[in-house]
Amino acid sequence: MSTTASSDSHRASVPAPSAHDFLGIDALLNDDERLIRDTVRKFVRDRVLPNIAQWFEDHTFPQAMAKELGDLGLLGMHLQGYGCAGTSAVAYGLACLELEAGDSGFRSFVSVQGSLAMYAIWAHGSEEHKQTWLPRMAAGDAIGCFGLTEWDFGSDPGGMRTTARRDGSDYVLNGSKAWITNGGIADVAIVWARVDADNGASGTIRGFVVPKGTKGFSTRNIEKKLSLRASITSELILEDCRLPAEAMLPNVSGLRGPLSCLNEARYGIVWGALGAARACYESALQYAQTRVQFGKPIAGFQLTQEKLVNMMLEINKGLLTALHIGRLKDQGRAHTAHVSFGKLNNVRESLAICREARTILGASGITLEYPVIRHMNNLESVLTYEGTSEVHTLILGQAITGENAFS
Ligand code: TGC
Ligand code: FAD
Repeated sequence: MSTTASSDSHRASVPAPSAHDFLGIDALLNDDERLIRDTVRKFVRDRVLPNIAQWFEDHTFPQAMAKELGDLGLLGMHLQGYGCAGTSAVAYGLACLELEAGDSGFRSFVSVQGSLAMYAIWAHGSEEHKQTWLPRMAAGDAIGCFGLTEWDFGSDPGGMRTTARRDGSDYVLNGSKAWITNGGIADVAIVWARVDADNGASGTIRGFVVPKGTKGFSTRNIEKKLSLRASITSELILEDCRLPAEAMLPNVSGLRGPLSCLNEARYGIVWGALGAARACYESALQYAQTRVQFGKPIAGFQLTQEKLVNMMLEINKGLLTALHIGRLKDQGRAHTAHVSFGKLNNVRESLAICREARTILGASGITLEYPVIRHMNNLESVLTYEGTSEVHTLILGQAITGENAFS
């Protein structure tokens, strides 16, 4: 048989790739993973997409939906025990992707709840912390936040000024935390503070479980955001906030405590950002196939096709990266630098995809009638939080050169 005949018959027997899953990545998932993905996709279609533009415009997160997210098993879903679903890392990633295809605010809510606040308690808390908070947080009956960043210490949290001074059997916290997702709606805050030098634990960073309503603890929402508007972002204020010594997370000290939680949330973003990118690609593809200029759909122009093809390439490459890192994580073989690889690449490429999609929609692309500019603006935050692209570049730079270029 000639080479030509062979490749022709091959072509005839292989289905044409789909514009929506070009590499057939769906086939690399197992039934449980597909079920979780499809369940979250339906939730987003039915409960998020009909209202998200309004929530974004109103600068609000629909707090009552925490319970629905809990009922779906999405809060702390990759943790074991204490009412958590105990899914694989890949299943968690797929849920993040589908949520962020709705809006980054929903993925952020789930990331902060499960990967930051719940994970901090799950990995570093006492048995009493776990029993008190995790089942309620998994159910969506209690909302958590995670206070690491301060106004003057973002990329460099090791410089934090919030202190915890030992006073008899208590700790007294003073300072403030900035840009804290869920802060204003949280029932419990995980606050990282430097334990005062008088206590023998000179200057060590420790985590504290601070329930809402504790005297000396207040919050103030950050207004006028043009990104992540369907998410609450707040300042946490600690003024002589007195806590019993048992409020301290007993099982970790130093910056590695909060950074260990960031690994979990960053992993969710590796997948999540692609959800925003997918939504923009699909919106742009559909628009290009129906928008007629110069007598034909703009999808028929070479320049538009190049944009759509580049989007499709990066989404598929990003998904393979996310899936590979997820499989490594499920095997206990994912290094923190692998997560930085995924966070840097997938957020950077997803933001580029959203911006390119916006150009395809022309003027229509600047309104909330389409999801594109909302996703694009959201990803500006995603590029910055959980380690900026520069921070992840330097983490990877150090991993491959052995040289620390942070300071
Ligand atoms: P460095 O000296 O490198 O490390 C200090 C200690 O931490 C350990 N470590 C880690 N441990 C676990 N996971 C990681 N990824 C870790 N990276 C470092 C390290 O081994 C060391 O441990 P030990 O026991 O030897 O003391 O620390 P550094 O001060 O030089 O800083 C390193 C740097 C810049 C990478 C780190 O500070 C960093 O990642 N900065 C970025 C800050 C950041 O990502 N903030 C995010 C705040 S939370 C957030 O944004 C939530 S948004 C949520 C949403 O809405 O979705
Ligand atoms: P900076 O650290 O001041 O950085 C400014 C610029 O300088 C960036 O481009 C940065 O990459 C660059 N830069 C800094 N250092 C270096 C260096 N060594 N080399 C090269 N370039 C450098 N934090 C929390 O603790 N909890 C939360 O829930 C939370 N939620 C957030 C929600 C939103 C919507 C946003 C926007 C932020 C949130 N953050 C949260 C804070 C977030 O983690 C920080 O914004 C982020 O870590 C960056 O800090 P910064 O904004 O102070 O920027």
